[in-house]
Amino acid sequence: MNRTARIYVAGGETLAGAALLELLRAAGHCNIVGMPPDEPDLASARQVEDFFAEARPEYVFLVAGKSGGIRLNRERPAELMRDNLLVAAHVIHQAYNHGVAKLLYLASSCGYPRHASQPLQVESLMTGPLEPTSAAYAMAKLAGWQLCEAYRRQYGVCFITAFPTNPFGPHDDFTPEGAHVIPGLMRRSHEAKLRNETELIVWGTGTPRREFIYARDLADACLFIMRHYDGPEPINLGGAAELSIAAVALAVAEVVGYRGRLRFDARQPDGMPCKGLDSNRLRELGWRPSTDFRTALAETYAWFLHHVAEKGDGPLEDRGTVLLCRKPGEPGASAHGGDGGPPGADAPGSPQQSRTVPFFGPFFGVKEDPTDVRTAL
Ligand code: GFB
Repeated sequence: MNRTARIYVAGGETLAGAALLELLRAAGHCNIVGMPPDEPDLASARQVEDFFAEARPEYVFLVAGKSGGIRLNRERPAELMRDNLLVAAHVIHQAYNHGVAKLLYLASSCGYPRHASQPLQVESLMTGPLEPTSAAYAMAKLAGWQLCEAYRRQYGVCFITAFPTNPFGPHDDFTPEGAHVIPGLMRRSHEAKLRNETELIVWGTGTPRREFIYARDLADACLFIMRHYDGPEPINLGGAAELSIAAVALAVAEVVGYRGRLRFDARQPDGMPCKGLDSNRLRELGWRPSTDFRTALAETYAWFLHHVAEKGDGPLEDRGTVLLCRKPGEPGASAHGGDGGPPGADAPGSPQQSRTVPFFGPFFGVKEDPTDVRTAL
């Protein structure tokens, strides 16, 4: 893929797509086609066909399709599944029709069976039932992978598939409806800080484990495998950090500067218990993530402050007043903070179903397990 090759990032406005565009430009690729706002509507077969006929991309990064956190997956499974099926079907077919030299399809680690053994290996794909909270979206992602595979088998094209771990970073979705855990908690702890709330509700038990990859590293991994991987088997794209949701919440609170208590609401869904990827294949090829988790969180928060908080949508409008946190019981301290969680859930709260973890200082170096966090205090 030389610097003058025509490259199309399908989904240039997504978290991964925006990072890829930035990276490609920085690497000197000067012939990028279909960049936002000129991207076709990928759910429209006609628009995709016209676009490929006109732009004639040689390399395609297919990182498009609606996605969202656990709440969006529970509320809008049909939309997520339909959009991802349409996007994959249209782009993959036109890439074949117009002789694209190579296509990389980005699937998702939620395509792994809920109880697959850890770390998740590509051999486990399609060997068991999916996590119910994201089954519809995951099924569409698996279909995209299988479609690449089918075109590869029938037409001999070089369409490869990667399964990335949970990404986060600039351009992420910070809305209460759509956010994944990091942008969701970042926004809510920011709001809790501004409102001087003494508690922040963290959905679920805090025990599920997730692996995270910073968007810039994900873009770098995508570029790397576009250059160095042609295999028929999918490849996992793992990141720099695997940790419990409790540890994530503590780390986000620290970066945001929220000093209140974290309360875990076990009535909210946990989703998949564990989603760590086996990325040995990628490591063997010579790729490693380069951004440590704390730096990535800090950069993401800086982006959030500039691009989301300063825009003043919704509850962030009170951003001008940065209040000092009060201790529980002090005047102005509220009973609990943040929003309650996904709609349909009970108000956070009974002692049996929720527990609190005081924020007690630097995240890095503390134990990750929330039980350890509690007993350490
Ligand atoms: O990131 P997340 O929404 O999605 O949630 P998944 C990860 C974990 O964080 C769950 C907990 O256990 C949530 O209950 N959590 C705690 C929160 N507080 C929050 C919060 O404020 N917001 C959010 N969103 N979660 C997704 C799939 O699963 O993974 C998608 O639903 C996609 O389909 C994505 O594939 C990569 O990691 O559980």
